[in-house]
Amino acid sequence: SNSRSSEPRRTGGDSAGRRKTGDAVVPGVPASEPPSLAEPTKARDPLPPKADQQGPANVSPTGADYNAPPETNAQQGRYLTTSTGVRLGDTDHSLKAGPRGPVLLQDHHLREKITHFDHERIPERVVHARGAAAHGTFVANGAAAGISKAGFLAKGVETPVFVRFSTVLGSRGSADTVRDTRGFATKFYTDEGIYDLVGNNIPVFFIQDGIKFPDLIHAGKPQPDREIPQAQSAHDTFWDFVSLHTEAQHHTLWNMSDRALPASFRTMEGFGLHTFRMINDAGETCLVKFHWKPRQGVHSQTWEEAQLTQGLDPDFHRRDLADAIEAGVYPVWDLGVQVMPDNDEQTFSGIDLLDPTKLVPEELAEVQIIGTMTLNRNPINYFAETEQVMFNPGHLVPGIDVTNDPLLQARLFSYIDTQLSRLGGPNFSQLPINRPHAAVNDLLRDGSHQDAVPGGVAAYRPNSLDGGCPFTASTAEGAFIDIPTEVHGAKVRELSESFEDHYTQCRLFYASLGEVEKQHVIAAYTFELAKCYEENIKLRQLGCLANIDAELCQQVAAGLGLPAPKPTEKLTTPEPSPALSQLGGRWPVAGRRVGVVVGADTDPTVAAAVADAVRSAGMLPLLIAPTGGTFGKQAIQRSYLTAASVELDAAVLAGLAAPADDAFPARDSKAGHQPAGQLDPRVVKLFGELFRQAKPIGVLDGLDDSGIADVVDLGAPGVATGSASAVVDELTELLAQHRMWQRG
Ligand code: HDD
Repeated sequence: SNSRSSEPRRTGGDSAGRRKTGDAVVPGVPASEPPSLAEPTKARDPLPPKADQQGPANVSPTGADYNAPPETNAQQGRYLTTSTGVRLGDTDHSLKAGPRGPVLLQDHHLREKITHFDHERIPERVVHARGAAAHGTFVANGAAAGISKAGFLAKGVETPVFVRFSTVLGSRGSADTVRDTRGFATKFYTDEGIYDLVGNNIPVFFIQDGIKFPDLIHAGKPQPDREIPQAQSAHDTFWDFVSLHTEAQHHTLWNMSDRALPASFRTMEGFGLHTFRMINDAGETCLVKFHWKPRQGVHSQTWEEAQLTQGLDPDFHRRDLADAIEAGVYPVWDLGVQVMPDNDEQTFSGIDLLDPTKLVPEELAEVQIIGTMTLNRNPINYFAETEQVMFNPGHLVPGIDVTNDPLLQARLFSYIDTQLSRLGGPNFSQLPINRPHAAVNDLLRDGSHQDAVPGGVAAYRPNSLDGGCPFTASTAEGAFIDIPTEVHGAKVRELSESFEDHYTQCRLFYASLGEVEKQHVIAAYTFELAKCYEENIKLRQLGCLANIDAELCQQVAAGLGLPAPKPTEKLTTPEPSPALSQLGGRWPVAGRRVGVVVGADTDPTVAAAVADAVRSAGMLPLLIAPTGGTFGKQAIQRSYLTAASVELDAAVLAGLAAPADDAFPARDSKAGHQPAGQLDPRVVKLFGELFRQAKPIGVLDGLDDSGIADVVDLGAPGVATGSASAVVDELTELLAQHRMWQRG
C-alpha cells in the first residue's frame, strides 16, 4: 500500500490503520518503509532445470531413495521408533496412572499405534480382490520389431515386470481354487514408461459393452440379501443374468470348462483379449491379439480336487507360485501375437475384431512369439506390492494403441477411477510398486498422499520460469502416438449387427474339446444349475445350451431332472480348433510334486533312493511318513495327517505304510475310512483319491499285497510297478502327459 502520509506507520495496515491479511503483526516495532510502487518489478532469471528431470522421483523429506530396493525404503536403524523417529523403550504397556490405574490420554505412542492399526485396511478391489503376484523379466526376441515401434519389443531388450494373478468374484480372503475366471495382469516397467497388459486366462468376455459391467458383477457377486455364496457363480442371480443376456454364453461356457479350475497360476494361458492396434517406425498399422503361453503347459484341477483344495489349502495357488519361485523353478511364459490386417471393417475371416466375446482361432491366425517372461522374485511385502499395485489397460507405450472395442473403451475410464477410492487419492502412481522406471515429469501436483517434493515454480506449460521445462517430445524423441484413425457415424446407443451372433463360437469351443473335457463341462453346468432355486432360470439356461450342442443340453437336463428344450437357432457344425483343447502334448515336469509314502518300518535307504530319483528328474519329492520329524537322514515333509492328494502330481508307495497303533481314531472308521489290508486308512484314502484324479501312481516291488490293490488297479494306465528307479522313470514319463484320462 502506498501511504501518502509522511508519518511512520506503527503496524501493518492501510492509512486507516486497518490490518491487511498477510502483514506481520509486531506490536511496538516501527515498520520499515513500504516499498515504493515506482520500484520496477524485474523478472528474475528462470530457475535452473530440476536436477535430473526425474520428476517427483527421488525427493523425499526423509531422504529415502525410492529407487532403492523396497527393504531399505521401509525399516531403518535397529531401534523401534515412533513414526516421527523417536526411539521407544516400551511398546507393551500403555501409560497408566499407576500399574492398576486408568490409561492416560497423553500416551502418544499408544494413540499412534492404535490409530494406525485402525486404518490398516484399504478397500479391496471391487473385482479381482483375491490375488498373488511376482516380479520377473521380459525379454523380447525382436519378432515384433517390424510391426510395433515399442522399444521394449526390440530384440534382446530386457524389461522388469510385475505380474498379478487373481480370481474375479471372491473377496480378498476367499479360496484360490474356486470355479472362476483368473486375472493375468502384467506391468512392464519399460524405458518408455509403464505398459500394462491387463488380461484374463479366458480369451473372451461376458459382455460387449462396458456399460454392462456393473450389471454383470452385481449378478456374479454374492446375493445382496444374505451375502452368499462367496466366490461362486453357482447361484440364481448369476444364471439369471447370463441366461437372459446371451452374449455372456461364450465366456460362461469357458467358465464351465477346465479353464476355470487352473492347476496352478503357472499352468494358465493368458489373453489380452481385446484387439489392439500396433504401429511401426514406418507408420504402418496392424491389429493384434496378445497370448501368454506357459512353458509349463496348460493344466487344470478336477472339480473334486478344486473342492477339496478349498478346504485343505485355500491359499493353494498363492502358495504354489511363491514356493515354485523360492525353489528356483521359475515359471516361464512366451508372449505371442496374432497379427491381423488393419482393414476398414476391422474383421478377420468373418470375425468381428471389436467384439470381445469372439476369439480368433489359432489355426486361422498363428500365435507368433515375440518374447519370453520369467517370474523369478517373490514380493517382499504383500500389501506394499501385491495389494497396492494398480493396472490400467490405458497404460500404453508408443507403438501400441487401443481399438474401438466398446468394452475396452469403458475400461480405459474405470481403472484410474477405481484407484481414487481404493488407493485413497490421485497419487497412486507414486507408490513404489507403481512407479515407472522411466523419468517422470508430469506437472501433476498436490493431492492426498503426495509423496514427492517437486522443485520449481512453474507447474504449467508453457512457462519461462523453470527454463521452459518440461518440454514436449516429438515422435522421434519417443512421444506417445495416438494412431490417427478415421471416426465417423451418428451418436447412437447401439452395437453393430455382427455383435448379435452369440452362439457360433460357443459351438466352436465345445466342438473343439476332447471327450473328457466335454464330460467336465456337462458336470459343471449340472452342478451349478442344481444350486439355483428358480426352475425358470434353469429352464432358460437349458434353452441356451440347446443352441450350443444337443448332447450337452440333454445331459445337463437329465442331470437336473428337467426336459431338454429345442434349439431356437440352426445348429451349425464348426470346424474344431484343436488349440482350444488342453488335452495332449508333452510338458516339462520340473517342479512337479511327487509324494513318497513310507511306513514306520520302511528301509530309509529305499525311501532315499526314490526321493533322489525324483529330485534328479527335476521334480520335488515330498516324504510322507506316519508322523513328522525325520526318517533316516531325511526330513519328513508331510505326516499321514497333513498329506493331501490335491497337492501331489503323483505318488509312490515306497514302503508298507502300516497303521500305527493309534491310526484308527474311532471317527475315521465311522467316516468309512476302513483299513484295507495292512495299510493305514489315511494312506488308503490318499491313493484312492490320486487314482480317481487320474494321476500317475507308483508302487514299489513287494508291496502288491499290502492292500494297495484294493484302491489302486495295479494294471490300470498310469500305474507303475517295479524298482525305485524304474518306477520314477515311468512316472516322469507319465507326468509329461499330465493326467491318465484313459483310466476313465
Ligand atoms: Fe477389469 C480389475 C481384467 C473388464 C473394471 N480387471 C481387473 C484385473 C484384471 C482385469 C486382471 C485385476 C488387476 C489387478 O490385479 O490389480 N477386466 C479384465 C479383463 C476384462 C475386464 C480381461 C475384459 C476384457 N474391468 C472390465 C470392465 C470394467 C473393469 C469392462 C469396467 C467397465 N477391472 C475393473 C476395475 C478393476 C478391475 C473395477 C478392479 C480393481 C482395479 O480395476 O484396479 O476397475
